[in-house]
Amino acid sequence: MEGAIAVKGTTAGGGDHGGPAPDTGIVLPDPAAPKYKLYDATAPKVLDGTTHDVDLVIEEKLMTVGQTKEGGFVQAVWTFNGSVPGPVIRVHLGDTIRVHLKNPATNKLPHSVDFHASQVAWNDEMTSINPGQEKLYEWKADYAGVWMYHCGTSPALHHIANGMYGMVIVEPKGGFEPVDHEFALVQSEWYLGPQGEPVDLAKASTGNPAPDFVVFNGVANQYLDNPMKVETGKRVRIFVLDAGPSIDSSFHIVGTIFDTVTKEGIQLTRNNAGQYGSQAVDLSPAQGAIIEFTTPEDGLYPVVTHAFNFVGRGALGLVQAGDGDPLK
Ligand SMILES: [Cu+2]
Repeated sequence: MEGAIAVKGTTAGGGDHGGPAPDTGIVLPDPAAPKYKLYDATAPKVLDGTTHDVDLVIEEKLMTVGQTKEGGFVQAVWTFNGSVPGPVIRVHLGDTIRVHLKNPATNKLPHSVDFHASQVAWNDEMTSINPGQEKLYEWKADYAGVWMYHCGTSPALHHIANGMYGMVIVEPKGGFEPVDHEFALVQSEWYLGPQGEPVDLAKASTGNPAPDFVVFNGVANQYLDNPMKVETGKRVRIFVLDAGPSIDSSFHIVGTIFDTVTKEGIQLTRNNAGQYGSQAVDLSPAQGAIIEFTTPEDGLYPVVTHAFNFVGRGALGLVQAGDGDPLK
C-alpha cells in the first residue's frame, strides 16, 4: 500500500515567504526520516516462576510510525521500555507481578500505568509519578485473558494515543494447549502531529475521530513488508488487543476461519457440537481476544481490521504460509 496513504494534519515548517505555514491539513512525509524499527510480532514465552519483578521504564523518544515512498512520519512518542506497544507481559494464572515503574529524570512529563489485569485502587497504584521518580505497582493475575495496560495520566487520551499501551497475557488454568506458532498483535491509531512532535490531541479528541494511521504493533503496514511466517497446516494462535484509543477492531485474516476464539472470557471451542466458526472478532477499545486457525495451503493471508477504510491507512499485514506461493 506504499504511496496510497493520505495523511491529514498540520504542516511543519514555514512557507516560501518566511511566514507561518498555512494549515493545509497535511503532514508531509519526511524523506530524511529513519526507517521504522520492526516490532517482533512473535508472542513471548510465559515468564518462569510465580513472582515476577518487571521493570517498566518510561522513555520519551522519536519514532517512525509509518512510511511511504516519499518518506516517513516521525512522532515524539511516549513509551514503556522504548517501544510502541510496550513489552508483552505473559504470566500464569495466580502469579504475582511486581511492576517497577520508572520515570527517568530525563523525561519531561509525569506518567503512570493502569493494568486492566489487576484489581487495585485507582488512586493508589495508578497515581502519576514525576520525572526522577519510581513506584511499585504489585498485582496478582486472578483472571486469564488478553489484557491492556496503559498510562492513565491526564489527559489519558493523549498518553494512550502517543504510544503508552501494551498487552498482558494471563494463561488460563492449566496453561494454553501448545500450538506451532504464536503472535501478539495490538491494534491502535495514530493521529499525527507535525513531524517530530507528539500526536495531535485535538484530532484524537473529536467526537468522530479520523486517524491518519491504524496499525498493528505501532507501525503502519510493517507486516505487509515483513510477513508473519507460519508452516502450512500447523496451528496458529494470535493474541489480539485493541488499544484504541477510540476505534473498534473487526479483526479478520483473509482466507482463514477462526476455529477457537476466547474474547473477554467468552469461548468458541474447536470441534464444538454444531461446528460453529468465527470470521471476525469485534474488539472495542481495551478489549482482547485469543484466536486460533490453520492455514490450508501455502500462500498469503492478509491480516486486517474489516473496517476497510483503515486497511489503506496501515491496518494491513500478512501471514505467509510456507513459501507464500500456492502454485508451486
Ligand atoms: Cu504517560
